[in-house]
Amino acid sequence: MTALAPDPRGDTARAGLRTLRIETPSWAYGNSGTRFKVFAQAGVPRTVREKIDDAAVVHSLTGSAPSIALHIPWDRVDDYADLARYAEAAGVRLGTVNANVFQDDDYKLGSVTNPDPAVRRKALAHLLECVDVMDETGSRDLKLWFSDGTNYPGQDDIRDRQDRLAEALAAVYERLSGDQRLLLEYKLFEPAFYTMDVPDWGTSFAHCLELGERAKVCVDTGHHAPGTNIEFIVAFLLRAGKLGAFDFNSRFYADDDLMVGAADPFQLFRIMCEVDRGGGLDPATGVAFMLDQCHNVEQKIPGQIRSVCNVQEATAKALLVDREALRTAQRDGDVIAANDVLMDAYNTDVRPLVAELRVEQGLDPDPVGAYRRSGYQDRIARERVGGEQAGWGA
Ligand code: PSV
Ligand code: MN
Ligand code: MN
Repeated sequence: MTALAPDPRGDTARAGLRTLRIETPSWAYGNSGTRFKVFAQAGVPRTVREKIDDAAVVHSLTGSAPSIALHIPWDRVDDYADLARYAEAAGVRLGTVNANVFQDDDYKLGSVTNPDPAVRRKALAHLLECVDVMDETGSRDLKLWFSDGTNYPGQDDIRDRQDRLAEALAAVYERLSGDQRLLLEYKLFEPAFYTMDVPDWGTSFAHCLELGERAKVCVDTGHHAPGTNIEFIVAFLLRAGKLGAFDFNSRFYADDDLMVGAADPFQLFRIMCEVDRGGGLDPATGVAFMLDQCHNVEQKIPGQIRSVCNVQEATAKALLVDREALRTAQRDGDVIAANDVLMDAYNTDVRPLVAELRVEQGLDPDPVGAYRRSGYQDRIARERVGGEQAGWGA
């Protein structure tokens, strides 16, 4: 029998995957759709606890999704500490708290940037309530995404809206304690079509800089103009110590919220290469990897499992990049060789490596297959009658 050749990059990849954690969002388990139609699926959760049960299944099969993000008020309960205990017993943790200041009639002209101070006060009160929730759940991160913006030139004063935003963010930031952080997410357009108040990473970055150390940018991979070089943004933010989190999903056109790595696996690889280059895979850097997806036509739980696997595979490929060879080619100005190094890693079939790692962790090498064979889907379809809509796409 011939001894296996030493495989230092394979070892690096395995080590990196062992510490990779991907958070799944509570809303991915509920029914969702577009503004045209929500297609109800059998077995979707009726309660927050059932969403937690589903997240626990995803974790038990992947070994890499140990927390579930909450969305307030979609996941509002009376006793969050009790919910945290429930999650722990199920095998997961309550993760990021997502605020919602976009589904109330009062917010037609904005939430924290609304010209009416009473509406701004109401929005701020909700954000502060979310920090109260974090105190109870033990969550580290508060994720803020604002639908605020305008549809028409002249509708409101762009600069005043920035002042109002800064004021609200400062009040929330002030309220954080312990290791709590504020993640500010940006989005190019929608629901506002002329100006968004946080349209891009630069705006988010500038506000986070002003706020301080605990404020970081959240990069939602579906929130850019087509053709935007997201890996550049990642490299820049990591260098500046301001990359707080990812909302992973993939898109063909706009904020499609499709399974990450489905539309453009090469882009996901390039992003993970920059994450690795910037040290973002070291949990100490504090970069949170989350999914922000809706499964409108595919089943929810296998959709989440597949997404976790896609992130793992892209990460494995990024970790296979021969950094030394890359540096040499870059230093020598050998453009083709440098590009070859990246493409070699990208073109490696990492599925055996990831499968092997799962077996080592006592998991089934094929998590989607294991889910299909588990009977869980049939059971929830039978037992859960009248499941919930995620909150999206009425
Ligand atoms: C809205 O576009 C959005 O998808 C944001 O990305 C938030 O993270 C998410 O909804 C949940 O509020
Ligand atoms: Mn998002
Ligand atoms: Mn989005």
